[in-house]
Amino acid sequence: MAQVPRNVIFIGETGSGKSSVINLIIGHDHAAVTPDAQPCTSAFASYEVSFEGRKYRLWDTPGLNKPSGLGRFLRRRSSTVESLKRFLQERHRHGEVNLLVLCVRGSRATSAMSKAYKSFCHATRRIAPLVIAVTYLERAQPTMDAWWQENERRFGDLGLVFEGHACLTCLSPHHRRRASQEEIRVLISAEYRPRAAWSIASERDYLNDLRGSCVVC
Ligand SMILES: Nc1nc2c(ncn2[C@@H]2O[C@H](COP(=O)(O)OP(=O)(O)OP(=O)(O)O)[C@@H](O)[C@H]2O)c(=O)[nH]1
Ligand SMILES: [Mg+2]
Repeated sequence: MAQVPRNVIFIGETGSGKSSVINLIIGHDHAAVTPDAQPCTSAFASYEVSFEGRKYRLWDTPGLNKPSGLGRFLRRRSSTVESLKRFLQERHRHGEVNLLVLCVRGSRATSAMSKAYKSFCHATRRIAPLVIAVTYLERAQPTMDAWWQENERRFGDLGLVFEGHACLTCLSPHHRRRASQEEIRVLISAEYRPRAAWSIASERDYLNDLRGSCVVC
């Protein structure tokens, strides 16, 4: 019998490294990445990969734009937020939200991340585990994970709670790339302890939660 893939959805700001993390997991450059800070991924796309005898469907999503005072950016921002909401609702309808990964740049784990959390993660935590992937940590010392040890408490104080984390660099070539691949693969393959809410959150509850949590994005 064909194995049902685990659906893993990556969200985060433009340039946070969502597509790069997907390529890191796969081990090849499948998802398009831009070499500059311009928005790159403009449509939802999925990539299938298998490792350690298990199948995954990795969902790449358009970036949530950085805050900007310019009207055209704000318009794009709100339409991205709306389409991501619709996308998550649709995936949930098909039973395809098995894990949500919030991607953030190590140097930019700021209020924008807090907003993404309130907009999408808080509600989604009711139906699936939520984890965080921190990118751009190639220079972290003495280890990439030291970043987490330094910042975990701050997130807790802000009410940002994650079931797991991975501290990464997606740079290629880089001597920390192999360790990063291992780290992110462990993160997406882990068996997370079911929370009571996951089984009881109905579709309508989730849709209402998403609606309610997206007033300000
Ligand atoms: N130095 C460094 N660069 C990275 C890392 N991860 C991603 N990048 C670079 O950051 C830029 C943006 O990466 P993307 O993977 O396209 O980011 P994204 O979140 O998919 O962006 P959008 O598709 O626009 O939402 C690219 O130039 C990547 O090469 C990292 O860990 N370290
Ligand atoms: Mg992208």
